[in-house]
Amino acid sequence: MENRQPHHENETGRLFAIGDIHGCYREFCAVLDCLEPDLTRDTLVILGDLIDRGPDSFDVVQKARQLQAHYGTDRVIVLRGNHEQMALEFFSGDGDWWNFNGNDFTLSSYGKHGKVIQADLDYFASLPLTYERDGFLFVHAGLNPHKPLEQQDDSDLLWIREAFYNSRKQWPFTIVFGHTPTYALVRQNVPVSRSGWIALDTGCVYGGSLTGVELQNGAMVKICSVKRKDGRNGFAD
Ligand SMILES: [Mn+2]
Repeated sequence: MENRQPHHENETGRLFAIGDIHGCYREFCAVLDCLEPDLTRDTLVILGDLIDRGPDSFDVVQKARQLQAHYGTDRVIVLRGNHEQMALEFFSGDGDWWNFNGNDFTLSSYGKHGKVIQADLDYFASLPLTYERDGFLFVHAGLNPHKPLEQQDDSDLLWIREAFYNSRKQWPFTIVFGHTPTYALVRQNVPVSRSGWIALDTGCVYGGSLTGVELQNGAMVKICSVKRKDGRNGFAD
């Protein structure tokens, strides 16, 4: 991604987003190769749920951290997902939901590299829940339509589903989210754009695809979807 010429004169560069990776490192790299961001000037937003269920959570987290270390956290924005949140709550003694949501794959991925996930907990805790830019609001799960942006609960931003995407509330931005596989919305593993929102979790870890997009003027102007090579099928968050 280094040494590319700027694509246009806009000082702020282009804007990219990638949906729920869930340990799908091969597909993460392939989507980046397809999007070809110039992260010296473009911005990349990763929508959270980097870990759990897929095979290579350690590699995904380290790659995200390396991109941020190299290009800065203002060029590469990693949002916290409910899976990072579950890991945090597990280790702080606030609940064991993480045990029932694919953490075995995550722990073995770290173990394979001789590492422990505890080393990344401060990083997970540092991740923002929302990011706003160019008329887009990025968030892992969505927004509670009954509250203003400033009063959203963390649990809504990380977990909300139907109450958000079935709402007719008009926000002053286009909401870009993951968390709910688009298969649940349209019975297809493709990104979905509706009035007011864009859904990017195309179910990679369930045998769908990992999707990255370039965004402009409230819409997707480039779509890179990489099919999971050997995923198990199924459905969840
Ligand atoms: Mn999620």
